[in-house]
Amino acid sequence: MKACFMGLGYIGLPTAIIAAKSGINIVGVDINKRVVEQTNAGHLHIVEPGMEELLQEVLKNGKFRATSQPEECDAYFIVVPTPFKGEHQPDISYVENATRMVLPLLKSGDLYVIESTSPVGTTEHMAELIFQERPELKGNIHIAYCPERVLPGNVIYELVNNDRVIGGMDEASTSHAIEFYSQFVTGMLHRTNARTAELCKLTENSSRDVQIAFANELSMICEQAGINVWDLINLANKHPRVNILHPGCGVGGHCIAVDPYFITAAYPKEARIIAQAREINNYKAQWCAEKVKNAMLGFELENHRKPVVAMMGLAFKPNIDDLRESPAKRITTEVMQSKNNADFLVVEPNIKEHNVFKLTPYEEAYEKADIVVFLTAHDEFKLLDWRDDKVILDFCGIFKR
Ligand code: SAJ
Repeated sequence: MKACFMGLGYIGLPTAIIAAKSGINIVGVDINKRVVEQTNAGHLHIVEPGMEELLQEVLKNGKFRATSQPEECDAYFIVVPTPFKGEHQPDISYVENATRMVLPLLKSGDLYVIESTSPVGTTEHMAELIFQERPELKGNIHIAYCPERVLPGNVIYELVNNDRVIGGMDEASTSHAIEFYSQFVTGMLHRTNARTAELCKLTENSSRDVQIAFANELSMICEQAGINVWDLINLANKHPRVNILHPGCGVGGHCIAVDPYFITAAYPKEARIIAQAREINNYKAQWCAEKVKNAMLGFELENHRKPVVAMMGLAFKPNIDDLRESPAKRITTEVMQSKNNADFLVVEPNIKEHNVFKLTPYEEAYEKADIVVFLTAHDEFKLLDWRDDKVILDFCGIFKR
């Protein structure tokens, strides 16, 4: 069995490596020459604990190699990005381009699987494209959709242990795809059709977005009502059927803040809660920025001098170095660009330097600041003691006060 992974990014590369480790011969393809070279040299171009050692192992035993052109295999996996075009419209052109690249290589009996997060109908659309160009393959190849569910930072464990949903264009395609994944996945492999599998991926991330929006909405209600939102949620969660998530300064990353738009773009009339949740989570970041600006103004009026403001955390979630789509970064930028008079200390303990922000160690910033704004709940911050002599805006529950 020889398989080709189109796309060596955050998901494609780890999946290709884990598949190779299970004994499958893998060719990893990326249009970025630097990624190909770096990968073949045994260096990981993404951050993922433990993965570089596995890469070196599968390169050494000859089970894996990277290249910029696909070659004839028995199975093809499309694991490329699906970004936006215009106002939140999904762009499936990378999926289409990768499919066109493998099209001439397909032969009877082959398996073709899309893993990229995709709008409903993408797999059918790609099947049409394949059969338009290669009508003789109709009924002779297996086509399926199988989304990933891994949490960056815990990929080695989750790729193997998580359950997966596999949706074929027909029963035989589903069975073929299940056979492939069962070589390295020990979690359950659940059968469905391609459209359901596509919507399932979008549903998982939209569900989390809606739940976080609920927590964020509560935090704004509590602010008005003079109630501690952390106490409230803790108490409400004592109910056996209630499980409210944590409020924060908004939702970031490349998945939860993005995937719901794949549903709202296609079903604008029906997807009302999903659209509203996106709005609430985006609004929460703006709301936090306004709170900081008001605190700065208040400080200046009271103390007749400009405040020192510490912005604590830039990453999109705790204990990572990933700033993609980060509300903390957005808030910091907005506050620093506002007309208010202040000196800023920007803190992100998980990165050494940044090309825009000059970074300050967290303890030094906490000590020097008049106003401290907690944006990301990094573990280090939880070691700090509450200080009555500072204005503390705790948007992510460091002190839960
Ligand atoms: N967040 C909150 N409150 C919470 C939980 C999260 O504000 O209670 C915020 C985080 O701070 C962050 C954002 O939500 O800004 C997203 O973080 P996350 O940890 O919830 O999720 P991601 O984006 O790292 O990974 C998600 C996961 N999906 C689900 O949990 C349903 C992961 O399993 C997916 O594989 C991944 O998206 C993906 O690739 O789609």
